[in-house]
Amino acid sequence: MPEPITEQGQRVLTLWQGSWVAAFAVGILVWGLIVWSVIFHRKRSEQLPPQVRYNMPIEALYTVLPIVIIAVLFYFTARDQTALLSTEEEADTDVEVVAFQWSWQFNYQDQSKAEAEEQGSEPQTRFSVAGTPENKPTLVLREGDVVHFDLTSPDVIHSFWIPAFTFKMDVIPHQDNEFQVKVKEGTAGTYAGRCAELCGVDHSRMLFTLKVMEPEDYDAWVEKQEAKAQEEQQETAEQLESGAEDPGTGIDLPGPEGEGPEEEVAEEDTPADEETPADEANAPVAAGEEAGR
Ligand SMILES: [Cu+2]
Repeated sequence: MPEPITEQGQRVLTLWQGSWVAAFAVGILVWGLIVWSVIFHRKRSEQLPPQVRYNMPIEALYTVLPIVIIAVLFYFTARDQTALLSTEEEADTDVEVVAFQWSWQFNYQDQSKAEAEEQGSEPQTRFSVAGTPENKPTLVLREGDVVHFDLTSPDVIHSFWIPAFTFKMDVIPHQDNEFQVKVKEGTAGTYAGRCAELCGVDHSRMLFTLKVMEPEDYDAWVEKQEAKAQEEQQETAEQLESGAEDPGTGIDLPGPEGEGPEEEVAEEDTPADEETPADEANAPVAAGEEAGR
């Protein structure tokens, strides 16, 4: 198991380990009883052993025991699930995660969606980090922070997964999913992130990096991002003033990227009977490319 870098992740790991301990305890008891009866209750003679109909204490035991086991597992699972999905604690950082075919965008917001809704407003984006399959984005967080995530998708279902959180949550179109974590102290470093829901041909390229920074480094990084966002906004405003077309502020939702060249294959206007060997040679390559994607 990865070393969990959040307090919530630690809870998941403990629940998982506890479940295995319980499973092994039950397993050892059952295997023990099997081995015991195999060794000490072998067939001794041709005489039929005494035939009994039922044994009340045993019947009661093996009805009650599984119910107890399930009740205990249920209690701990429900308790931890409630804690993991709680968003009560005041968050230091609010990040809107946009999962799209096939990358991620992280919008650092001034408040979470739920908070904004309470006040009847909309969260404002302070700055964004956007990725492409070629250029995977980096989500940057600060040690010790409580981070709130709002998950949204403009296309299909994805799943936001950082293995070091030992936690993932589906990103579903038209459904506001949210969760939050407290990043543990002393976890500064680089971690992997990925999509955990088969979402299309380039699903496997939906990778991102998580960088946990120490407070000073993080604050410097945020300052730089905010300055950059402001600069871009100013440029846009100037361009608008001078009558140029709006090039977009960079915080629009990225749509699926068109993949032009492939669609142009087989649009040559040569008559069929004049087809050259070169054309035939080209076709299987294009088909192969298609299949390989
Ligand atoms: Cu995905």
